[in-house]
Amino acid sequence: MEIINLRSDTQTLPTDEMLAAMRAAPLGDDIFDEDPTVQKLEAMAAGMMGMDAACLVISGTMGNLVSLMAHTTPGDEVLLDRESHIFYAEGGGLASVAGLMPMLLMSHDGLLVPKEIEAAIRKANIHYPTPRLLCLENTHSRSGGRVVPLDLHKELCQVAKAHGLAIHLDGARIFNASVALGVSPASFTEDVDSVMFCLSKGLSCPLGSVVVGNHDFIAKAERARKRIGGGMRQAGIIAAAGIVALEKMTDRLAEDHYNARILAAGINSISALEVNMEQVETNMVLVDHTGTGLSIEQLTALLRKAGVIVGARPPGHLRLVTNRHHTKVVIEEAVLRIKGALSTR
Ligand code: TLP
Repeated sequence: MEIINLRSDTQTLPTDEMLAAMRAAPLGDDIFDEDPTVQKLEAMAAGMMGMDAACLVISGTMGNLVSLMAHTTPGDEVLLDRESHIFYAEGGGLASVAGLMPMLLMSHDGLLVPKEIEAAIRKANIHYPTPRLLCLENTHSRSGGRVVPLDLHKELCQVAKAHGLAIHLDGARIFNASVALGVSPASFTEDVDSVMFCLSKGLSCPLGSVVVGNHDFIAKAERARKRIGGGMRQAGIIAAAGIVALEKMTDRLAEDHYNARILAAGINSISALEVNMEQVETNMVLVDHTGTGLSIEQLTALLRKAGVIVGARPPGHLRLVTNRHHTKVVIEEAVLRIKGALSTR
């Protein structure tokens, strides 16, 4: 029985076209700006985001970190959601590497409140760190891939700008957000100073993320990337897959979103499990498993035995993520397996 892996869209494998492009890519030493394939990808990424320049990095975590470093100096304050990936799941790099002071905001199902940001921005005072940066995240991972609507996104940016803060968007899944709303990714970036997006999630690249911003910011991000050991040599083999991803893999994310709703509806029909269907907006499904009476460890082990790998989203939730390896048939099979596992325990 083949395992169905719904842990994350990071599980995607490169397409044959990506592998062929990687083999054929013209290469050079990117530290010296001599890799034509990296340059092509970075120009494409900047164009798609409607910004000046871009910088290829190994991971989303590195992209966020170099963005923080480029926008700030150690000791500055960064405003961000306590449920954001940067705060919650990047190893505390903002404090330990970038030396920044977090000012935590609380989102509600992934949505920040403009007034609460306004209240959190403190006036200059010798006692306080200097507020420098607001971080946003779209789609919002810990709330189950929710899309921050464009009008709210713009309002949040306006508050930050009015107080002289720079804005960084963790757009790891910005193409999921743009496909879900039927708008271009640039609609989200026109009000921010930098964006990081991942090639390695639903877009299926084996690795790689891109940081995008103006020339001055990207020059600083490149220095920060070098300082933390992320300067790369013949990185065109990564960029080649990224070019295929940007050309061929963004529109098909709609299929993952469609399958996520089928998965969510199927899981909702299982009595001990519950999904808030209104919150299934992209490729993630958060499942309230408290009705099973099982701990997250017991439940994930039970499902794994039944041939389904899922993610944990504590407290009280599983996280299931659809990707290009899951056809509708695979999703329906996953629902049957989950149902079977819970009925026979
Ligand atoms: N998220 C991963 C895990 O770390 C949880 C996942 O499976 O969803 N920003 C956001 C919003 C992310 O969801 C992630 C990865 C990152 C940044 C970091 O990207 P990587 O994993 O490439 O460092």
